[in-house]
Amino acid sequence: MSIQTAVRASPPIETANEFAADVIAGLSAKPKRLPPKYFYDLTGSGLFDRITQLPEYYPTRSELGLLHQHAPAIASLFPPAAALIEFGSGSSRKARILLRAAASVEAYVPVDISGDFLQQDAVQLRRDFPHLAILPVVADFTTMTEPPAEVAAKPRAGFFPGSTIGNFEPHEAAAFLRRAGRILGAGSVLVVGVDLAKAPDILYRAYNDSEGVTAKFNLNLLARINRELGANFNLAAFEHQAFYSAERHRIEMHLASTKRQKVRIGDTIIEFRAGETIHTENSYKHSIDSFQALAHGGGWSPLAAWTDGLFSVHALRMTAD
Ligand code: SAH
Ligand code: AVI
Repeated sequence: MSIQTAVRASPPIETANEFAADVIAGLSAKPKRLPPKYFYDLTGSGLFDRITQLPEYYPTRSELGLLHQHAPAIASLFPPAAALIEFGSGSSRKARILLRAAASVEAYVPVDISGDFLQQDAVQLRRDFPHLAILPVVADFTTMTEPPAEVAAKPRAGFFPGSTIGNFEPHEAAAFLRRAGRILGAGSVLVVGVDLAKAPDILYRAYNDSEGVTAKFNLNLLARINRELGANFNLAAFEHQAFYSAERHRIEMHLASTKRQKVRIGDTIIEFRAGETIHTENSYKHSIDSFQALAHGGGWSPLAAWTDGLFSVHALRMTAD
């Protein structure tokens, strides 16, 4: 296997044991919860891609528009001969816009926990950008510590689109930004996509689409636990719930048990009351100012912010290490 086709994990991502331990711990907690990073197996990543095409899910459309409009300005912030590192790359659709505008970028490093999906994406990226080194890394970006060795000597720029930063608690977001700073290096630039607080009905519809794709994405978490951990969740006895908490500035997603029931995961039995929920995701919504304050706390200074009123794209410069 050549270096170009290798998919590395640094450090190794979850084993089945860690997945099982996280699931049992989360479902034994009060209230019950599951980490959102487990949404993204091959099926979950495919469902997320379908979400991005839904009429109600405005964030992707908004961010693509902002990136198309401002790609030259964003690309001008990248150092010459840089490696662009994307955290949580998914289908790399947005990076493609920046890579087309940034002629001097020499390497693209998509980092994602969804290994099979990342492999497929890397094959297509190599076809579409034959002049670039495509260096996929299968990793959990909350524990990743270094860039891949191939780009360690290059100047690096970072990309964190999609408002994936909103899936962290604010203190976790600041910790992630510090970590990204260490991976990208002193003086580097990081481009972050951040969803904005807005009318609750727009937010509600974005997470309660009429086709039910977001519900499938949420329920896939239980299907994945059944597939990989041999559990016996009856998916028909759980329902998708998503609502906006204006007080907490976040969408909360839950899976609600429609009845009193017991579920077996290996040797562990988990009991549910009727109506009891598993909290599966938060999606924090910011203002330009609140995000810039958060970025400051994570060691970054704002360079520029672009918005269409619904979504925002921020360019940050690292100020601390
Ligand atoms: N950047 C893309 C995808 C966003 S979806 C876009 O803007 O459309 C969030 C992505 O982050 C998914 O591809 C998911 O697999 C990945 N992801 C979520 N948690 C992760 C983690 N802890 N470590 C690495 N990747 C993660
Ligand atoms: C990846 N993340 C930013 C998405 C979001 O909007 O919080 C995940 C998602 N959950 C439901 N729909 C989309």
